[in-house]
Amino acid sequence: MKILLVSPEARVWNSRTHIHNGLGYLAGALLAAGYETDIYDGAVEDESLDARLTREPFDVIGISSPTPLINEAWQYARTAKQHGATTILGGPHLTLMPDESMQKAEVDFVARGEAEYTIVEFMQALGRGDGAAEWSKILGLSWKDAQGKVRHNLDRPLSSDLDALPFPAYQLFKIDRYTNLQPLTDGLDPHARSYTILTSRGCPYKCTYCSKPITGDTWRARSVENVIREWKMLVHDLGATEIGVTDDIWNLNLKRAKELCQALIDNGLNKTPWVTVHGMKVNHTDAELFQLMKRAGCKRVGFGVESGDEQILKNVVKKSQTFDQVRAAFKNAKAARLQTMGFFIYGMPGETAATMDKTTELALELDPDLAHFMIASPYPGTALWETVQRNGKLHAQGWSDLAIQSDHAHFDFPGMDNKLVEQKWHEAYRRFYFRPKRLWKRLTSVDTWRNLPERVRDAQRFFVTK
Ligand code: B12
Ligand code: SF4
Repeated sequence: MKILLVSPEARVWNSRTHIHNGLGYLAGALLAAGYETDIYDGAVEDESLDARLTREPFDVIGISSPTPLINEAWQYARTAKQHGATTILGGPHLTLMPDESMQKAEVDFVARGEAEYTIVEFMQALGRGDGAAEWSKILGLSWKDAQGKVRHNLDRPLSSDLDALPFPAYQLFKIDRYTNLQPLTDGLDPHARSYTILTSRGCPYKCTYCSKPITGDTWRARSVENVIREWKMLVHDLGATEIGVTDDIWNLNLKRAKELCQALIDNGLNKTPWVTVHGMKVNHTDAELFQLMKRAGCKRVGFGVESGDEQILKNVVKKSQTFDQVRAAFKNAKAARLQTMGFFIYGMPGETAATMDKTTELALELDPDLAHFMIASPYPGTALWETVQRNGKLHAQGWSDLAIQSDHAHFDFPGMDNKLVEQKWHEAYRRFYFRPKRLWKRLTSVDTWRNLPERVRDAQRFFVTK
């Protein structure tokens, strides 16, 4: 039996930069179990899914979806059904709202949560063809009985032994079609061979905007040896030119973080640059860690700073970190000659012009190489979503409006309207990037001139208030 794992094209501006590691993990598990498997990433393919399925039939089409892409996922499922395939959907949105998709004729099954074991058991059951008796045994599976009633089996516990999982099937990604991971800081490199790696899953913190439907609240780390084996494969066998660590919080255990860096140095893996894609938590760092990271080949670190207002940071974002810790992390990272990125959020409930100004002031003070300003986006399952449902007014017309990298504020809150948030967001970009030293850096960068149309579009998007 053949299965095609599909990721819909993201209509976001940097969607070609990252492989979908979750699909890589599923493919790794399926290949290890003996199933013929391929990956179709809508962001990089040069033929439509319809054309692909006409050219090559598959028994099962497995589609992944975060919340903003669920409409595209359903569209792909309809295409798959037209080709007579069984459809199974999984990923963050399906885990949060399985019923919504199960009501649809084009969706046969939903897998909730981490699914390396679910997908293999599912393929085995499908192969045996025993129907309900088989489906009811698979943890984390949602299915339809003979009367069409939707059944949700019990949740599958989080994988506790990550070392036991087969490595992602990286070889199935058309890696030449992805760009480098962070074109905004490095300039666009279409010839990069950029891979991502997960050294741990989960995070015990409870930031109110953060959606963790898949990896959950329990931090589970892979052993350093296991991570190094995969890292070697990326560098030596697959020719990685850079690696992105995409853990929720890779440095939760400071001792392990240092051991990992030391092992990269000891194994000579420190010549391939790596970055912490989704940032690290400032309160699990010290000066020694950053020095070791630099020696281990890390070129850039990102930190979730979120807000420059103490009350918003503590009581609304609930980030469990202090400004002193933020300042120390930036200082130590810069001292280790690492490039820095800061992530900042605008428009959390209760924000005012003054609180958002404080955020911009803090960004200017910290002065990271890249400041990434984002507008708060309420995802289902988060505390932010609950607060907005209770006291705010959501503007999003549908799931696709809830992209984090959109230019629109998604909700009003008493005393805070969305136009003010959008204005402050644009202002933050202007104040941060329209400074003489920043402009000079841009104007003297080869990337600016090589990719001029794209950079003009970025400028219009970030700096111009509509
Ligand atoms: C790396 C990353 C990215 C990368 C790579 C994207 C990717 N799809 O891998 C980039 C930067 C491109 C990115 C972009 C976006 N991301 Co992102 N990203 C992550 C991050 C940090 C890690 C992803 C990961 O590797 N997870 C671990 C693997 C094992 O889990 P997984 O990918 O979900 O896959 C498992 C299960 O979900 C399931 N599964 C997944 N797909 C399928 C399909 C089938 C058929 C089956 C059976 C099972 C199944 O099995 C997999 C193996 O266990 C997560 C946070 C997190 N911890 O998950 C956020 C996260 C997934 N991203 C999120 C969001 C919102 C986005 C964007 C929409 C942001 C935007 N632009 O607005 C885009 C969407 C792009 C896209 N096509 O997915 C949210 C999703 C929330 C939600 N409710 O949907 C998360 C959870 C972050 C957060 N805390 O808010 N992201
Ligand atoms: S934002 Fe980061 S630190 Fe906060 S809960 Fe999410 S993963 Fe954890």
